[in-house]
Amino acid sequence: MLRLLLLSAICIFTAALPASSQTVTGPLGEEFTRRVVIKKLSDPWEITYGPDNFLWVTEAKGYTVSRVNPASGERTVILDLNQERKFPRYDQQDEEQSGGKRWPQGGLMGLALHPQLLNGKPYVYLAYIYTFEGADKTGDGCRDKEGGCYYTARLVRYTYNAKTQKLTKPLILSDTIPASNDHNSGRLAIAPVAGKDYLFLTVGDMGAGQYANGGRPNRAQSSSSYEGKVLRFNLEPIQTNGQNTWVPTDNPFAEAGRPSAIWSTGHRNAQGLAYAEVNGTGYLYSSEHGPFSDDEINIIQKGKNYGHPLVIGYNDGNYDGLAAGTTPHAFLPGTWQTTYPTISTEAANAKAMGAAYHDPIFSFHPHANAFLLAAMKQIRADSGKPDWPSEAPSSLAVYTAAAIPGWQNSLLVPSLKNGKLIRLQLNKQGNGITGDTLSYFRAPIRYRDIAVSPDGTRLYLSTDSVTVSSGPSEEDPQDENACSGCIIEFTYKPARNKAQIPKNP
Ligand SMILES: [Ca+2]
Ligand SMILES: [Ca+2]
Ligand SMILES: [Ca+2]
Repeated sequence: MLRLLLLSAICIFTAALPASSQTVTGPLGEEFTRRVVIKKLSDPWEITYGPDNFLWVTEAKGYTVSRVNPASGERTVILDLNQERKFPRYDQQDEEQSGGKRWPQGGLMGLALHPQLLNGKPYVYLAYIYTFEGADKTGDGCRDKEGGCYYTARLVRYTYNAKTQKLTKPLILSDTIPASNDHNSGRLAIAPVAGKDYLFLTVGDMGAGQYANGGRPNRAQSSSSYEGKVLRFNLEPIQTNGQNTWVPTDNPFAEAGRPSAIWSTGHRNAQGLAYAEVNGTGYLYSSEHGPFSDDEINIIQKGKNYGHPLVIGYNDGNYDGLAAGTTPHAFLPGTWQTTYPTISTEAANAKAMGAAYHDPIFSFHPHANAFLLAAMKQIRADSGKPDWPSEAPSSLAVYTAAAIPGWQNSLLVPSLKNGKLIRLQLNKQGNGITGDTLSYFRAPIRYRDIAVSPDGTRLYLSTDSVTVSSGPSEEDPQDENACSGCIIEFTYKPARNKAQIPKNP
């Protein structure tokens, strides 16, 4: 009886799907069919289109990994990490229960599949937060005087058992990755270096210098901290003196007897990371949240310094005399009352970094100094809540297929703030942006991640479950285009060229 009920429930669910499909049109007249694949996931954070033609999904708050059939929406949980998380669901507790403790930014975040997942290397890599320093303390569990909320993240490799549909045999690559209630990044990608594949993880600057972390030292420029970095690991351990070594010995900041996973420095909160070859050259592209301006697109390279918090966006001087953050707390250091250093001039800072300094290939909204000064003064004086045009890029994919005319070699960037997918056309070399910033699929939604089918005809976008951050794109559940905790499919509809329709003889 129960089985019958379940079966009929599934039938009703799948039968209901086609009714919700609709046509949406892009800025160049491209037509897509929009269809909701699955709803009410617990903050789907990473969606990856697997070689098995399933979507592999992490849920940031639900702490599960699933395989979702994109055609039917059927979901199979292959791993539950709730037992590994050593702090409760603060987001589900009221103030009295939690003492004001905060859910960390993200939670269960990145997932990457080994390129030979179905050919003898059934490995799945995951990044998730597992401890909170303040879990057993009263109050909010954060350090006094805005000293920060200290969490710790873990990078693990599981083995996928296709028979039982479970992830098994966890091996820890690192379990000392710093984390925070803010700016954890957490995106994983696999990319080759000199013909060999490696695992890359973005780690944010912890929000050190703003809000509850206003007095936490910012370590994005320190080569002895993993905060504000892109890290590189081996896909398989190397045995050294009977111990597993996951950190490549030729990483740029490794010293004798002191391995370092750091690949690049000077990052704020890089939530987008994807590799692709463009006209024969491979690039590791990244998107990154800026402070009051300057969301960045970068090409990540070995040993390079991406400037934060000393150069913001382009080395163009718009932050001269300013800082990457400010607080209303007079007890915190400097003109801007923050551990973020005051930027004398961006040019001098970039010069001091020398050849390692790398400008973004694109920066969204590089506001002028006067605009930034006014916003920062308002925050410092605690006199209202200024807003500034920005995108809040949550991820990044590279579109290399030929399926959609005019799209080949574009960067696709989901936006949290404005509920849209941004398309940026790469130049022929793949190392710059050409043409306009194009917006697709606008909705009162926080788009979290993107996956593209290998043939390029289908795009999948995941959406946050709740609006947690400030911004004008608060989800309105009354809006027909709102969708919480969803994966939405956009299928390209090839243009019907009338000239090609054969005439009757
Ligand atoms: Ca993805
Ligand atoms: Ca930068
Ligand atoms: Ca700048």
